[in-house]
Amino acid sequence: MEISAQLPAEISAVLADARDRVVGEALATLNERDQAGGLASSPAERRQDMEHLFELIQRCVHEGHCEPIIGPSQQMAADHFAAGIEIAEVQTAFTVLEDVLWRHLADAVSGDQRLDTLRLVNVILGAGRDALARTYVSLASHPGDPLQGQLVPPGPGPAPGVTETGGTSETRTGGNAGNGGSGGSARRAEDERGAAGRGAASDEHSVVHTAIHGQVGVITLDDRHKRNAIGARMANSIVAALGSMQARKVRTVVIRAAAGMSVWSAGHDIDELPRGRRDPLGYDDPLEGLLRAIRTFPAPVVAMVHGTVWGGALDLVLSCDLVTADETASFAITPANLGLPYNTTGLLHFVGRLPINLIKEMFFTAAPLNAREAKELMVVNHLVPTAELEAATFGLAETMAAKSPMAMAVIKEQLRVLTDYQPIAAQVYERLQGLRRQAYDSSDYLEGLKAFTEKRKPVFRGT
Ligand code: KGJ
Repeated sequence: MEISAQLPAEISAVLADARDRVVGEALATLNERDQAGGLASSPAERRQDMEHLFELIQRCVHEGHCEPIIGPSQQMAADHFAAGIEIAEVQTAFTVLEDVLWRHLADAVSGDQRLDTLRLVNVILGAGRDALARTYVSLASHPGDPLQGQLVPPGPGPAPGVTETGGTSETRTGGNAGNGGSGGSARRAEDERGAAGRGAASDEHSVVHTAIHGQVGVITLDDRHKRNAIGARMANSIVAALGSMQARKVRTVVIRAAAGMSVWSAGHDIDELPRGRRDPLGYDDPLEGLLRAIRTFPAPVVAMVHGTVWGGALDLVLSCDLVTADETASFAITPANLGLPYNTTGLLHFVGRLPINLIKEMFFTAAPLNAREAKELMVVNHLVPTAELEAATFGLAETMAAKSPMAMAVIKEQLRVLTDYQPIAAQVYERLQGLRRQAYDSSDYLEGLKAFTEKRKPVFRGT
């Protein structure tokens, strides 16, 4: 989320100046609450959290967007969850800091700037709180998940909603992914292969499985019935798995589809897209949160692609740091089939990676790039035969896992900031949003969604 106010540099200075007093006052308030009701965290942990939170706010102000607070808030949620600390206690730290900051900033900033400044604090802490709550909720509650209720682990463990399959052989060498083709019969075949292919440790309800081999984490998407379409459950499970892997200091993550699937992912779960009058790909959409979690994950994330990639799943693949694929891979971006106005942040992910005329062709025709084309255009780093895909991917992952994690984390973050950097005037952005609004409020968008549900071609009228 870009911070829209034109912020005077002096706010950074005011923050730097107020740091010790604000942190001190906020800690005093928390310590009072500790004496009144008892907090689970120690004073030293509270100080560390508060100082960290304050630094994140400073970074957000300095960089002009909320990204710096999102990943660490997710991490905070994962760490506190693992330590058995209630979310209310973590949220209290945000609220107390906000109160104290407001008072200091209201005193230090005058006139017109005061409102913008206070809004700014709201936006930054709101984004952090949102990331915190989403991660925590996703960790703590997955309706119908048999793991529910067993998950206040003594240390970082697998995220809930996620099955950790643990066995190295199962995940890494468990047979080559088959070439399933497409169409209705392919679906039946996939369902059968899926049922047969589930390991004993798998959880019938999980759409994501994880395993950690040495320092390499594997996240396997396994919602065969829906072709790994990414709805809230899938997206939050992956975010939670990333949070858990980060807490366990995993050095490289591989994201793959379950063996035997011919669709890597069918993209955004179309059933969960809003039916008009609401941005279908707003900042708080679970898929958008997932893309941010991958892009800010402080270690390399590799997409290992066997099968077809559709719509928002291509955005996911492009958000990974490296891509390996076999000949079955193809990549299509399909919002024009739905009448869906793609979001500007998402388009930016494409602009950084592909020639503009190709982006236009892909968006305007929704036609897939095949594996060879994707390799030529460097969407795919390594294109290998199916039989070699796992070995090539894990070889690459292990090479990276042996390199300096600190150097890689900072280089990844530098590259993210450099490639995301797009100064855009507030009124230009609002104009684009206005145009997008016309499209998602249109009857064409509803027609696109309806046609998908009714399994027919849409009839677009341009209204
Ligand atoms: N969302 C929700 N449900 C889906 C999705 C999806 N994206 N894709 C497939 N499904 C559901 C179908 O409705 C079927 O449900 C089931 O998965 C199997 O699909 O009718 P049901 O059984 O209840 P199907 O079509 O029978 O499987 P296949 O014949 O194997 O075909 C696989 C395909 C991936 C080719 C096909 O399902 C398909 O074209 N799906 C939509 C792909 C797509 O255009 N995705 C982009 C979504 N849009 C975006 O991500 C975004 C962000 N966008 O801007 O557009």
